[in-house]
Amino acid sequence: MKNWKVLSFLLVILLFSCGGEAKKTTAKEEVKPIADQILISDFEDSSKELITYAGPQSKIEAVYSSEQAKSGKQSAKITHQTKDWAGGLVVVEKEKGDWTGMKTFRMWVYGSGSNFKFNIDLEDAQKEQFRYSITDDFKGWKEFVIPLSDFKFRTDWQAPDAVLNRKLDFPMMTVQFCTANLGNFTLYFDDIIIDSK
Ligand SMILES: [Ca+2]
Ligand SMILES: [Ca+2]
Repeated sequence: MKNWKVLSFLLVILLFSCGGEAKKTTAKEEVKPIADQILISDFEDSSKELITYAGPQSKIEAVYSSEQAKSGKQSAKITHQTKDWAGGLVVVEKEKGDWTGMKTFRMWVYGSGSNFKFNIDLEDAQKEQFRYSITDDFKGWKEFVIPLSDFKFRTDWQAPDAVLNRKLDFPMMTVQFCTANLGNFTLYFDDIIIDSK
């Protein structure tokens, strides 16, 4: 009888500790964000290169500008005269490339109401690109808060040497914040942030 009591006591302890283990495992599965926020660029440091590329029928210019600023004294001004393909981008600094557990991409855009479409293309560690498209149908500053899951695998083009596995692999390489295939427009960009919320 005594043995039976001890046994059931041990059994209860075992059950409780198992329950505890199960809870711990669940908590571990939620990916903890690497940071509250990651500031990709506020476009205040003019020494960082604004990189552009353009197809044979396109012209693009990217400069730091104090004509408009959402934060600080300046923003990135991008002018497209694009008929095939062109884009402006920032290289993600190495220490800002791990987006583990992060949820949203935030960016301020000063629209011109041109009604042309432009894209944000995110390039991951293995050159795979993911796209979100915006129409320039607004005037003045507007903040875009875009779930990272809304960036879709580019089906129109991928680099020939990219590894395509349909997921963001870290560290992220570039944020191509204003790419387009067609359009004549000038936009300003400020405060690109990767957010944990
Ligand atoms: Ca700024
Ligand atoms: Ca990938």
